[in-house]
Amino acid sequence: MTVQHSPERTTAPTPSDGEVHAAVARARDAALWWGALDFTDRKGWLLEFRSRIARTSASLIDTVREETGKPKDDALLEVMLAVEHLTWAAKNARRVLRERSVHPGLVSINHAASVRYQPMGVVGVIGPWNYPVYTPMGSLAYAMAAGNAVVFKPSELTPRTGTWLADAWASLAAPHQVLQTVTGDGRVGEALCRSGVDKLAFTGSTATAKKVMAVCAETLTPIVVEGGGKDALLVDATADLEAAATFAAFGAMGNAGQTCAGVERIYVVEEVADRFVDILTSRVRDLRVGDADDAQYGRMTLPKQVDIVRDQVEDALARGGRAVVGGLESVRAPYVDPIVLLDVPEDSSAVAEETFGPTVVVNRVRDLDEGIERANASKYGLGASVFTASKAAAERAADRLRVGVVTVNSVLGFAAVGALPFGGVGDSGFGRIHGADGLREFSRVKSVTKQRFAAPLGLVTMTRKRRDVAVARLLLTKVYGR
Ligand code: TXE
Repeated sequence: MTVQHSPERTTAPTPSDGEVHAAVARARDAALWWGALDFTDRKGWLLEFRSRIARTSASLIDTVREETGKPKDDALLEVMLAVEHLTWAAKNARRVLRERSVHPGLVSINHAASVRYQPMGVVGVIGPWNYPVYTPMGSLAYAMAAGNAVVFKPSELTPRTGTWLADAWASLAAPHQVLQTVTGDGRVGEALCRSGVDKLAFTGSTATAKKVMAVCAETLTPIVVEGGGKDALLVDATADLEAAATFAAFGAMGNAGQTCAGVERIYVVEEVADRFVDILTSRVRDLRVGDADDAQYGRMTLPKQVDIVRDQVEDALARGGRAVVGGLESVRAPYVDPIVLLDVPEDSSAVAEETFGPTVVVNRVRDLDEGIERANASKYGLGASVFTASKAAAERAADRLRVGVVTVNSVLGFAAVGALPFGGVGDSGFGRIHGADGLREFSRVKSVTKQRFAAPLGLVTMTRKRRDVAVARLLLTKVYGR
């Protein structure tokens, strides 16, 4: 079967600003019910939601395929990862977010102290098109498990996938609309930012993240941003080169390179570089690209992305880089065949800017430390991979890489691990989705102290005794000054 993929023809309603606000108002009602449930009840609903998605996933997979052009197996994998996260969030919210006591410390020994993580209310989620189920689920699942209602604006390229998710929730017949979708483009996203949501989770480009942040700043609406990356893969001289090249091929070319934490740069130690490039070449040269069922990756989902890829390849070649697989002729919109570029100047756009296509740059380095240094020179800082047989080198790289996620001897290792927080630094964004940090990201932290007995020292009073101040002075100098 050849898929009828045409984002231009994917039509969905574009709600007015008033309609977006009305959705948020409905969400606020839903949040009252949902937030008041205990963790066990919410877990029940979310696991039911999970089962519903899994049982009826065939139509979701078809929708993802139609809207993005990715192969069916990739769509299936994406849905599987999404329900894995939904499951983790549902099952771990109580453990992570239930009230916990903390030691009050010496000065406040007469108090019981505790921390509560309360729902924020309504979370707005603005999603991308490259993984239209998995990526937003990283916010939806964790926000809902933390007791919030969600209004989700999927990318304008994947509105039906977004609507499918809200319909799946609605089919559970929950008494309130805990998950709703509003479709439309950036204007609708902007309306969502202005709608009074209590938190905004954004995934997309850094440039749009800045616009979202500026609008959210008007109302001090907190945001979490996943803004893409320029992830490096480092190959040490001790690495298993077969494994490194095989994973690199997947990390760079999988999903047509349209993966925020995909491999875009490879730094390989000089002495093994030729051998590594030979193996990588053999892994990517004959990949099947297209819309056929057996394609290994599909077309570029965002039409304008083709021009970005072409411009970057052109720049790399003009500045002395060499194409060892493909070249400018590989860009044949709406497809891009695999491109491997060698020895590309570090300040060219192919190395410095996000490509988001099935291309990868391989540059040689003296040693792993130089690889780390070059990896860290990027304005982005989402993820990185390192291939080495040395445990010490792996540890050093994991410590020193300026990124949010590190994978050793594989790629994208974090993706299916619900317990691992995900997010970046620099232009890749801030805040975390997934894991305990992801649950807390969508919670309001409240600190509570309860006085259990009168303080031995009367310091919180307008009528302090000289004796109590003298004891405080003694504490300051003798205990803290030790
Ligand atoms: O992103 P945008 P696009 C990168 C990738 C790609 C580039 C552009 O490099 O080339 O981003 O892709 C909504 N207020 N990534 O154009 O514009 C928009 O409707 C509020 C990285 O798709 O960032 C969509 O839902 N919302 C990436 C979402 O923002 C606005 C995933 C993302 O759109 C808005 C995808 C506005 N003013 C692309 N303008 C990743 N981080 O994984 C747009 N939107």
